[in-house]
Amino acid sequence: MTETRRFSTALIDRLRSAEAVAVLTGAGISAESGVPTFRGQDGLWKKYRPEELANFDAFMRNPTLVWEWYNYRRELISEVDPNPGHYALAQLEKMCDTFTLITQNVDGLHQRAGSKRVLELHGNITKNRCVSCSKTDGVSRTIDDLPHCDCGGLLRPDVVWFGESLPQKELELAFDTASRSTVFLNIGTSGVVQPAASLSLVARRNGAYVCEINIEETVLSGQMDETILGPSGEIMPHLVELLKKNRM
Ligand code: BV8
Ligand code: ZN
Repeated sequence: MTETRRFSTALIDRLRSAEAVAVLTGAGISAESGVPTFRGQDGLWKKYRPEELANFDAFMRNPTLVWEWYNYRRELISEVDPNPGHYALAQLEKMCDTFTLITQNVDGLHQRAGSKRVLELHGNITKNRCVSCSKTDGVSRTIDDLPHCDCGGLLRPDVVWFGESLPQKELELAFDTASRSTVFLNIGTSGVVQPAASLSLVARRNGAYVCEINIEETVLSGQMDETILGPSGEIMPHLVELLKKNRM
């Protein structure tokens, strides 16, 4: 039985007739796959502070510590699978004329669940980049227990750290998509990291219906049209089921 009580008619109507749906996801959408979030109870940053790990200076000061953290996360991500929330978004993409999935996550689970149009704002944890020549597909060899590029440069994870600019193309496309969207879903993000956190506000300013799906209220909740409280792995499949009944 598909629960309808959770979703407003406004959301269902807007999604049914939506010309352009945009979604922003954060670590919360991968939580039910077993990937720890950053700032939650079991958060990755409970043990370390982000400043110690997710920034370039910290990396150059202690590349071994930062690589330990990323290798731990890579290992963990290689052992998990997408969850029903990821799969529901891949289905929603097929049901919408225009659909863009913007993610802050670096775990690649959306693509593994079948999502096609994915904008990775913060990079991808499975890729390396050379700090000297910026090559991302360089042959890696180990020097002093650390991965190095064939140019001799140190390799780093190809993700966006604090104080680093986001990939220009993806960022511009994300803001353009948000401003043109008629429905914007903010799923599993605490809404504290910029500039990603501004996307839903840009969408709303341009007339989109903005709905947040999270297990708790966030700093953005007061600026949403609707907040649905619950795990995305449960909410999203229900929403897609309901749309299928109402739409196709
Ligand atoms: C930049 C590395 C230009 C990748 C990360 C403007 C205003 C204020 C500050 C700034 C600003 N512009 C720039 C800044 C500084 C900084 C920033 O935003 N700081 C914040 C903390 C104040 N931003 C930057 O530095 C960005 N760069 O703007 O460049 C520039 C350059 C120089 C100087 C100035 C500007 C770069 C940002 C990217 C940083 N990289 N990580 C990696 O290793 O993963 S950030 C990290 O946070 C991750 O990327 C993550 O994606 C991101 C956001 O976190 P969330 O995904 O939201 O995760 P979180 O744990 O916080 O929340 C999880 C949520 O899920 C919770 O709400 C929870 O309730 C919910 N949840 C849990 N379970 C479930 C669930 N929801 C649903 N279902 C569930 N089951
Ligand atoms: Zn190199």
